[in-house]
Amino acid sequence: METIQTIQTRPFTDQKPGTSGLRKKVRVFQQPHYLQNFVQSIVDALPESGRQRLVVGGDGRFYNREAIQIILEILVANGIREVLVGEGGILSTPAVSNLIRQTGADGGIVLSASHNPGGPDEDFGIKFNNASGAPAPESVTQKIFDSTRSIQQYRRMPLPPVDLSAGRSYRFLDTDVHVVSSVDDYARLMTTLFDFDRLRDAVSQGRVNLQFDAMHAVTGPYARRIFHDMLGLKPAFLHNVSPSEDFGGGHPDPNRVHAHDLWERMMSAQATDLGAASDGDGDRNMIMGRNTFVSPSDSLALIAEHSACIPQFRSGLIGVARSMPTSTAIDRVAAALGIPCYETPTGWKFFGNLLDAGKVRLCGEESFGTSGDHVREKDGVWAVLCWLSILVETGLSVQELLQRHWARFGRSYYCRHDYEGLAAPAAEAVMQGLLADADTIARQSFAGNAIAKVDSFTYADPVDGSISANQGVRILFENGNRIVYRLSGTGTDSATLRVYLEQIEQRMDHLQHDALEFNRELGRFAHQVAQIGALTGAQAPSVMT
Ligand code: VG1
Ligand code: CO
Repeated sequence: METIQTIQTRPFTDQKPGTSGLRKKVRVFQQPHYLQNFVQSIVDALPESGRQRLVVGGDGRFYNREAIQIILEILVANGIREVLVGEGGILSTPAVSNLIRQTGADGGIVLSASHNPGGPDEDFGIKFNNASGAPAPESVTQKIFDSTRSIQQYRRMPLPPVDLSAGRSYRFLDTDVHVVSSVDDYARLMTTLFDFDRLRDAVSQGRVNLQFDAMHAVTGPYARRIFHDMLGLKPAFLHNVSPSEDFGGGHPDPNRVHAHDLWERMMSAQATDLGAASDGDGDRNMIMGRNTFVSPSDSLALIAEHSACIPQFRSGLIGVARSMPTSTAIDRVAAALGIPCYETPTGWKFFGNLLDAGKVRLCGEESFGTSGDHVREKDGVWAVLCWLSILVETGLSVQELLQRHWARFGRSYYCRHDYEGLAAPAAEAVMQGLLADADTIARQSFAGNAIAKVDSFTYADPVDGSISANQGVRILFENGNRIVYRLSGTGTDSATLRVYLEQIEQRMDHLQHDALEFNRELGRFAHQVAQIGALTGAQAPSVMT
């Protein structure tokens, strides 16, 4: 009989969780003790009373299985009473959040690097979600990080390779391990939020036509169950629904660059009424209509505007929230609805308190993330069901919905310029320089529009009062237009500078431009005032979405 081993280790200095957990190259995670140290640190951050039940699952990328075996060995050795693991180690991020909530678990461990590519030379990630199913707040991630800096040993119970077929159960020492369906509970949850009878009528009869691209990532099985089995969508409209460890060699990021095939189809004669894609771990979504792209910020605003079409929200939206760089389109809808709109830093963890306190029921980020109060993560498949409901209930096309929205609320022409592959000190210098030059910049104007102020965004959580400073530099124009600069917190090697551009247009006859084109000049202005070229050597953004 094997016994629990106490393994001597030394701290790694680079285990600080970023925007969404710890993300590193697979090879970094494969170093002896690297993953083990982090998992032991998660356990050490749990109070004694918080060790009853944990959920574990990931997006199925390369190293998912090995990581789950390692995690189980550590959880068993630490006496966690019950562990629920997704079948084959697979759970989408919103499905983990749901399982934590449905089973009253103390938290969960999510294995994913989201939209980053997978494979032996690519990315892996791990994060901890709390008992409400939300990504751990900064107070907890800080505790985990502190522990990784002092850890001297971890506990492990050597286990035979654990077969993760659905329905299997094991007892290892004091721990029960149950392998649960990846899809069942999530699919059941969806039936409580949407009117599946009405959706099935429309979809199976082809009245509203949908196509979905799972990008070879985790949502494949969810899409098959929900869109095909439950709503009657023909298999031909489901693309790339077989998950693979390296996402078919692609970049599972649902945007116009990486979901290029879907984009092309939706801009051609093969277009359907609705086109959608989701990312590696199933929390992001891209929404398109015939010849139409819906920017994530507009998608959020339109879901709020048409929330009466969504049974989940029929009792009232109460409040909404967006991350700071996300466009202000939803602010105008919230004002019309007479409900508050909260502005949080980037990263879903900041929505958790607002949702738990019942202050908001709908949240979103410009980075293709949207969700409601049914889980504490963004939720890609859910967002598609929202749009499907809106199309079915209104009988309008995506394009008509957008045009009516813009006509009523004005249009936020919105896009993001990313400068990838920068040296970290150079990227830092851009941010420092902006703050140092804030007064000079504030005296400039763009296209005749004066700048009201240049500041660094600080968030005071309205629920627990915690303060998060340095969440991005904002150039705020007097007419409401904005430029926002921040550094990515999800990369695994070099630094990425993100520049967010928003220009609000009210004139009806000016609403038909391409958002990238419309913001090109503002992007040049943003590049120049921040001295990006001089400080980083980058002459232009590497990605524009
Ligand atoms: C990016 C996005 C952010 C999102 C985060 C996690 O972070 O900008 O809005 O919450 O990814 O999304 P950053 O720090 O690189 O800008 V995902 O789908 O990784 O869970
Ligand atoms: Co994701």
